[in-house]
Amino acid sequence: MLSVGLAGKPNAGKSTFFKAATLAEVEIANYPFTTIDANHGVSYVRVPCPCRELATECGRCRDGVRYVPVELIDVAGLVPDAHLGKGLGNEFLDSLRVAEAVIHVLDASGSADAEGNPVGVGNHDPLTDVEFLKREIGMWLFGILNRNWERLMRRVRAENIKIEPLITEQLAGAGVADHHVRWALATMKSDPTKWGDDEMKKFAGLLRDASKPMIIAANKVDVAPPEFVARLKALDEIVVPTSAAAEVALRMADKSGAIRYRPGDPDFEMVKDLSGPQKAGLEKIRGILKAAGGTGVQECLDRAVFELLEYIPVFPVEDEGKWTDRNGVVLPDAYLMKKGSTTKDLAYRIHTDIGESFLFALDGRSKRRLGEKHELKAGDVIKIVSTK
Ligand SMILES: Nc1nc2c(ncn2[C@@H]2O[C@H](COP(=O)(O)OP(=O)(O)OP(=O)(O)O)[C@@H](O)[C@H]2O)c(=O)[nH]1
Ligand SMILES: [Mg+2]
Repeated sequence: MLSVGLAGKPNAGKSTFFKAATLAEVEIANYPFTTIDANHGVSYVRVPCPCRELATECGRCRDGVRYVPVELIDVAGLVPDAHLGKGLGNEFLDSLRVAEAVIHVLDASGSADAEGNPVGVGNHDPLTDVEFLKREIGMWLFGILNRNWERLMRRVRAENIKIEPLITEQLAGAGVADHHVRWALATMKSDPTKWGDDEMKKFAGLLRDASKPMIIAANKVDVAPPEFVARLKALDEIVVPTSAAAEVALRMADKSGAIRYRPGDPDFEMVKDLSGPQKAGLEKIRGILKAAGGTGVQECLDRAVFELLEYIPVFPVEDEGKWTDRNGVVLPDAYLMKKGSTTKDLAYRIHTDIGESFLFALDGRSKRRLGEKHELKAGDVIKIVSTK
């Protein structure tokens, strides 16, 4: 399953975001380093369900909104100079190694200092928190790279072997892939055996940009001074204003049956008659939704997966007419595939055997035959025909 990490300074709301997105019970508190061991959970990205085009409902979506699982990882808070041992250090970043993208949860309300200590709303400039996470993740990768660097370079010089596989092997545990290494080496345009610390740090920074792209959740918008949010939104990055606290409240109320709210919706419906204070609390949240078009939590996950990482949802079926599997289940699966994936990639994703014995694919809408190089589109319903 595709993994997304949550990182940022202590007290920014990472665990609140995690709870909102997974409904897992985790510790949340207004002081730094509440989380020590990483939380792992299942969250979902939101896609339109193709069953709306059929006469039958699939039973797997909520009124045409399909939620596709992704893993979410909530790690301990990171402070500036964590790589020098500040705060809890940076070793816990190892739990981000499987993350393909990082959501930088930033306290947009300015209510905590750089180390996460509460200082009261508006008393810390959130813009000063933007850059440090990149530096720390870069330094974490630099640390991994540096561990055996001299020995590796001696081998390269003595045995005249290729450097790229050695570096890839060294970084495999950090979730850096061979194409990331190839791209970063090509960008450096210099001989790694002659690199000093500065070049290695630059290289680590490139590897970070390639392997851990980031999106910013400007959190606590419900209390943030509007000018703080406006300045964050003006950054040259993907910035999504969020209220993780509002999303927790809405999802809990939906789960209890008090309201009808689908994660990511711009509004909700009251279902039960609630007490005055409960109703007032929810109406206050409605105000936050109205102002921003949603709590931002679902938008943040969706944009990380679909915009930053460029995944598309694809629906494999065995009956291209009825859009079912062999047991008659309508649209049984939704796969997240990288943009640019082909019908053959989908066949391999279903099973190696199916990939190896691929004949052709059928488009569930046009019923046309598609060759192995045919590029998939978001929302495609596809049957793979193979000899197996
Ligand atoms: N007003 C408001 N408060 C929030 C929001 N999200 C989180 N908080 C509060 O911020 C404080 C810190 O939340 P946590 O989720 O524990 O933060 P964290 O980033 O996981 O903190 P560490 O685990 O210590 O790194 C708590 O008091 C939360 O209730 C939000 O959207 N709005
Ligand atoms: Mg936490």
